[in-house]
Amino acid sequence: MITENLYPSMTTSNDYIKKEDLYGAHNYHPLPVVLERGEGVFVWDVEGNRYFDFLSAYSAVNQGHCHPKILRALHDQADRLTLTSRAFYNNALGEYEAYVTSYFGYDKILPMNTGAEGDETALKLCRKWGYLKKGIPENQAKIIVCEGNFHGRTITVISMSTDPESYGGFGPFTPGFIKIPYNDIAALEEALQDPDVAGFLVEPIQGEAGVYVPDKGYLKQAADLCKEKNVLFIADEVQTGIARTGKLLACDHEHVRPDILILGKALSGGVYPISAVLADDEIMLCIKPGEHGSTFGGNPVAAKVAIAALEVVKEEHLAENAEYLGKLFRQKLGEIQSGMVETIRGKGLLNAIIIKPINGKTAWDVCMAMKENGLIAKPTHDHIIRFAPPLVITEEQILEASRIIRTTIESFAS
Ligand code: IF1
Repeated sequence: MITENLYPSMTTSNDYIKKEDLYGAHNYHPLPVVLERGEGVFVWDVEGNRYFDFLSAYSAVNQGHCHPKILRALHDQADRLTLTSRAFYNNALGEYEAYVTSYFGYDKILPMNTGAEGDETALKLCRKWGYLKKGIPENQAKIIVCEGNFHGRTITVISMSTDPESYGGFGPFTPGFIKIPYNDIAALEEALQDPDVAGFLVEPIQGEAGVYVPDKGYLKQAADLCKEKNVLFIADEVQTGIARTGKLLACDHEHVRPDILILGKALSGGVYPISAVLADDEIMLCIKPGEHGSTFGGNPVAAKVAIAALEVVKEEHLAENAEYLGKLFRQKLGEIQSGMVETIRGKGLLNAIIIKPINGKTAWDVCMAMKENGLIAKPTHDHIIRFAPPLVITEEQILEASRIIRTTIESFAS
């Protein structure tokens, strides 16, 4: 655990912020807080102020910051062998593959590193299956995606996006995507009439769109329609997976088993970039040796870290905790007396408040005020504040955090 200030010459938050501004790309607009330590649900800034972390690195730190068991797995493996590439075998990958496929109930895993790589891998796998198994004419495969999606930042992934902030200025785009409204079964039914459709890629809950929870039954109906049309149902659970929504997978709420499952973020507990694509042999074996891969995909450190991160989810009953405390959290948010609270929505411990600006005060101002009161979260799409604490949070802590949120928002009362 880092405790001392590693950069004696840089003492204040402003020094750190200035340095990033001077030497770093300006591809983010962070909240002005400079963190130097994390433990469980808390993070500390360089001035020693403690905060509830209610973003969890966009749901990558579900197991809590610096979980000792996961760090131990990291340190132990890092001291032995960090990377072999897949040019050779190693004694960690097979163990991980057996563990994770049994954990989620699939024949095989294709290990990658980032969520976007997971989505790209799933798209390639789906297209390959479309040609080899469904008989779609070469280079004609189409994949249905939803408006408001977020699947990552690569050129092909933003080719699926309907958010100008994501795709603007980055064309030309990858063809072969059909965009339909989210949470709209009729639109999906219509799109599935196209015989060249190979897959339907969907987030069980749209995170970036502002924690958009679809109608009950949407996922099940969508999966059934895909089955009828011999189209692969592909679930991007990079953000909603690993217990975040109160079940191991968000698809579990409707007993839907995706044909291709994409995982990332909390697969490592926020300790290491790890993603995975899971599928059964009929799909996964469409990719042959040499047709896909990555330097770090499935490296020994990732393998050991992921096993530890997944063990923590079960040992500490994180899904059950998220389910129970999520209900309590939404109930507490519902008690906020303020015209700024337009909508509260979420599942498990993936929640959001839609803020109606009052007296020119916006979601950003609310987040800045919450920071002063000891809780950090960040708005998305200007007026939505996402609340996603580590799933190790206790009832007492969720109540304390709810009080901070409530008193902060009510302090804006006109
Ligand atoms: C950013 C958003 C969240 C994801 C889903 C794939 C990926 C993500 C459902 C790609 C990544 C991150 C990326 C980060 C901010 C954050 C984010 F606001 F961008 F959209 F969480 F909602 N599928 N989401 O949510 O995974 O390649 O990043 O490992 O890019 O600003 P990645």
